[in-house]
Amino acid sequence: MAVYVMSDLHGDWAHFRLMLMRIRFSSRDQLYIIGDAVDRGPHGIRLLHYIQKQQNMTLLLGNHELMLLEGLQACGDALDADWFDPATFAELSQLSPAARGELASYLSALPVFLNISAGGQSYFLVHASPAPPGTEGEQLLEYLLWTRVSPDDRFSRPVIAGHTPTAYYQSKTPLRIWRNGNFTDIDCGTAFRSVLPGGCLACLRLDDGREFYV
Ligand SMILES: [Mn+2]
Repeated sequence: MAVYVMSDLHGDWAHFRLMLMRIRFSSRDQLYIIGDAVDRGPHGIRLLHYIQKQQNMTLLLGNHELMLLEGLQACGDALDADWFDPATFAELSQLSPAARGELASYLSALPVFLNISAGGQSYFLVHASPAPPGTEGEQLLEYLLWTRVSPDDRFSRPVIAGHTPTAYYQSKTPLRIWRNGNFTDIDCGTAFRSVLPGGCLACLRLDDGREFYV
């Protein structure tokens, strides 16, 4: 049994499936997807439905899941394109109001961070950034879902996040996982591969630190 993390799938169903084959993901393994399965690419809702059905896959809330949830709650039964990413709106339009309601329930129950252990090490998983101790309410959500970690930030325990394509920190092509002290960013920009040279989907196996790319 192995523990894997991915992030920022952004509707990229094809590379997600390719990665599952690459790592030979099995029912005995565990996968954590650290937010932003939806928007930009064409299959975000398909990904959400698939992930929801898997016993051994856990999705954390990303800022794009939060925006989707807010749109669904604001629209009720009458979908309004202004609330959604165009690709996501196209998928949502194919769902019944009841199915959209079930999707909103799923999204509203997603964790915003998780503490897990793998390979004898503990990890703090969060979409964007940990928050300073004592941060609460809207400000806490701002950190967890939106804030870009600075190369100068230091954390007292291992943190794994996505949200910021690693091209922000380093000029490796193709993009590679970025490790800086206790901080690891695994968003290698699969959503931007058409405009960002070297964009790809990364997967990290926590048991031994091995990196996979497709
Ligand atoms: Mn994000």
